[in-house]
Amino acid sequence: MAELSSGFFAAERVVLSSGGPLYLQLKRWIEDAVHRGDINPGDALPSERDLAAKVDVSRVTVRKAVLQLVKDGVLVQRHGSGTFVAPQTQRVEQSLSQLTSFTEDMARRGMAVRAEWLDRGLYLPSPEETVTLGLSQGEYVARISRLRLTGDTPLAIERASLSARILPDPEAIGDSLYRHLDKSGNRPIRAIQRIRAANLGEEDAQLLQVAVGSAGLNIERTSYLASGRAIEFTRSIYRGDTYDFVAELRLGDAPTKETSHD
Ligand code: 16G
Repeated sequence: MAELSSGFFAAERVVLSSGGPLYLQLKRWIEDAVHRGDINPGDALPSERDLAAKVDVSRVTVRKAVLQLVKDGVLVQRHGSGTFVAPQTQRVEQSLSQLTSFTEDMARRGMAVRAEWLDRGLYLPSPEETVTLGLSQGEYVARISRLRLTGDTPLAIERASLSARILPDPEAIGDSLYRHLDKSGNRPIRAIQRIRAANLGEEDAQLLQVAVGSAGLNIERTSYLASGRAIEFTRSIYRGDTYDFVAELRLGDAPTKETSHD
């Protein structure tokens, strides 16, 4: 625990902004301190009791504010050692108009990328995989699940399904699925992506090293070969605090006079 007698929390008086519930005022005060750099990633917060006494609020109020900040990713709690300002994560921008692989996205930013394998093997397909990948009777599906990281920071969990005819040996994939597919002339050239917001469940939150219930992005990508055959169906979960998806929008053709109804 941090000593109240030193650093930012040792300041004489704490003035919370007025208005709104006390725990939100306290939350904002801590948030502002992080944004101004008064307290930095890795700094410990005083104990619940010390902070309550300092700010002159109840311990319940402190607990509520801290829990919210943990949920927002501003603070992290470590069992037995206390509450700390969360490490800063670099946000990554990904274009929504280019069909790129994770490895390529990161290489373009000069970021070291790696994967931790969660699973890879051949399975009997689910009805959804059979339909999406257009599998024929008796055809197996290759499933590969990876945690994608840059350095020590997990960015996403990817669970991909491909026809076993395209990917008969999932063990043969090196660092990049798309590079592996490229070698056999099976790299997808088109994809449809569906993105929606999600709150992370226990398993995914643990893998991504964030609090349960944190914001995440759920992305489903179905990609196709030039022949029109669906080759990959991937469900990815990205950490909400590390990824920005960027789309370029252009003005469509202006309506012409001829289309007006008169
Ligand atoms: C991207 C794709 C994923 C694909 C992977 C291949 C999204 C949402 N997903 O992460 O569908 O399987 O790239 O990456 O963009 P790799 O070649 O580095 O294995």
